[in-house]
Amino acid sequence: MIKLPEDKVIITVAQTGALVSKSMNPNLPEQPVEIADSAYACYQEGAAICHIHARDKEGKTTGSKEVFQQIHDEIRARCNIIIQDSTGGGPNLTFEQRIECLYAKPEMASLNMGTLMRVSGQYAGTPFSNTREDIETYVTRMRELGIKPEMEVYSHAMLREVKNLIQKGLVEKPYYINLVLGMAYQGAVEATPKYLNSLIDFLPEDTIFNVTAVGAAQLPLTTMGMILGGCIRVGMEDNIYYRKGELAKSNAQLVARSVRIARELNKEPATPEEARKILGLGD
Ligand code: KMH
Ligand code: ZN
Repeated sequence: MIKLPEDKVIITVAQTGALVSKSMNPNLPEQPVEIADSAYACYQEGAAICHIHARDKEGKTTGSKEVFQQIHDEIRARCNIIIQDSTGGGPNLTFEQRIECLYAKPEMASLNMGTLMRVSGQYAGTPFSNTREDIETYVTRMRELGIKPEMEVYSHAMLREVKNLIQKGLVEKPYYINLVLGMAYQGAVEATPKYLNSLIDFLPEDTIFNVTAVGAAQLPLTTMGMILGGCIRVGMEDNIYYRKGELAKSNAQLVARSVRIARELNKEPATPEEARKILGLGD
């Protein structure tokens, strides 16, 4: 594992996701201009990377290259934050729809490292499917297009899939692994300090890690992530609350809190340019 420089943290904001709606938090950015305005506010607060999900005009998750392109263009008109598209898409999208965002040429894209089962809601009993073949197809397309994969790992078993990509030479150093804790899916680990420490123990060499934790665990586990030398992800995709019973006013509010905590720990948020160098983007 590679620790970030002691005085730095790379902050990703995951603003929208696929499972949250304005009825759950009216401040959720869904449309391209809303997403870009919010990304700019997050950039101003200290976010270096913006993880992106797209919605159609009705607010439903879409894989449309055109919508992703529109979001990229709106963001680029405002700032140079690193753009990381989601190939996770949403429960309504097929493999072909999920991969489409890559053609909008983000600098990074998510790569989910195994299959999980949905256990609640409308899609309970269906898989969030990421077979080895799917993963290899996504990553091959990313390589062709010069996109760095953000490998999302939800359990120890998924690290075997990371190893598979390393052994086949399909990912480049430094490897970037997002440890996602507390997804309410079958096959995902709980968001606890023990699980976080244990996942870190099993990381391959030459890996920069990021900590994502769902719900109320977002604040304590991302704080731990910074202390342990990792990057962190905050935002409404994973957590719609600022604190118990109080909805987040904006994604920027969540980023601003992380930056305050980072500074108390003598860390500065990396700028997008600094983050590009650390992550080896554009090499
Ligand atoms: N909602 C996250 C916990 C993706 O976009 O590829 C999972 C996620 C998947 O971020
Ligand atoms: Zn996502």
